[in-house]
Amino acid sequence: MKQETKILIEKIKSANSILLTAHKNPDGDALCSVLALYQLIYLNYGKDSVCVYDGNVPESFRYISLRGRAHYFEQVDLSQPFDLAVLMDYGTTRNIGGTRGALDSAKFLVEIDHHKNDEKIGNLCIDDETAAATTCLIYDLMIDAGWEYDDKVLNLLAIGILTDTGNFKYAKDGRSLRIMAELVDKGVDIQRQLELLSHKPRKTIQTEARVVADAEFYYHNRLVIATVDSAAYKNLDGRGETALSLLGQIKGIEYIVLLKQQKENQIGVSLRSKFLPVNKIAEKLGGGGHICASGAVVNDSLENVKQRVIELFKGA
Ligand SMILES: [Mn+2]
Repeated sequence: MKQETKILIEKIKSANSILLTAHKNPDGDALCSVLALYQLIYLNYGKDSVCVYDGNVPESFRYISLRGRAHYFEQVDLSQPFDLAVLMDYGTTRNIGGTRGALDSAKFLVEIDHHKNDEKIGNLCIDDETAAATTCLIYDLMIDAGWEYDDKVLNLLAIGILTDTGNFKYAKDGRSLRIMAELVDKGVDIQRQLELLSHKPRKTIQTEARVVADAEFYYHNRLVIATVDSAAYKNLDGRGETALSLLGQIKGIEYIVLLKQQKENQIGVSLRSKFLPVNKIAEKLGGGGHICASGAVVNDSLENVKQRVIELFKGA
């Protein structure tokens, strides 16, 4: 057993209170990592951890196993320091949000992450940049520790991989597929798990369809920019994945940009590409992420951010 696994087990065993969380506005990997670890700790040590998030959990995650265990952080008493806190899939401290205080006051902080991160905050870091999803790391941990698991754990681990790899589109090596092969052999039904995620509100899909219809094309139609104004933003559920996916299916498109007016002068920028890297452009906007899928939040007007994005893609 790896040394870090041994330390984590010791900390779980001795803890009277455990906090589990991930990045703000959790995506499938963040939420499922938290819930899978919750269930593994419960099954193997009989302990109930507290699972919290900041921001919003998409409606389409409503039917994910154990979804009800994850609470908005302000609805939970976090005033007493936890013996153990585990922060998963966070990438950078900017993504933590309102749970930061509880993490800082915890007696021992473990981080489990697959993002590139130069400012790690864990007392113990179970990090691996080469993993396709944080649930891959939870899977490795589960096997290394010899933990018992159930169907809920397996399904949660599978959803984390499916959502973070875009159903394997972004899998850069065979590891996530090998883990999925193990999960399927143990009983995971991929089709059923994908269907479980198809519960977006009607207004979301209709808003995303309008956003696609109004998108603008630049640089010989290699770049497409779609915008969501603040009124339409309220209808989104998640990051606008449907719009990003539809635009990416257009012949000749190389780069897909979705600008979301979260507040008057706060624009969420989602960047996707088919082959060429976009993470450098995200970094120039103060964000970051993966090579073909990254993003940023820019405090400026929608029009100014759009002009900046067009400028940054010049010559790309
Ligand atoms: Mn992730």
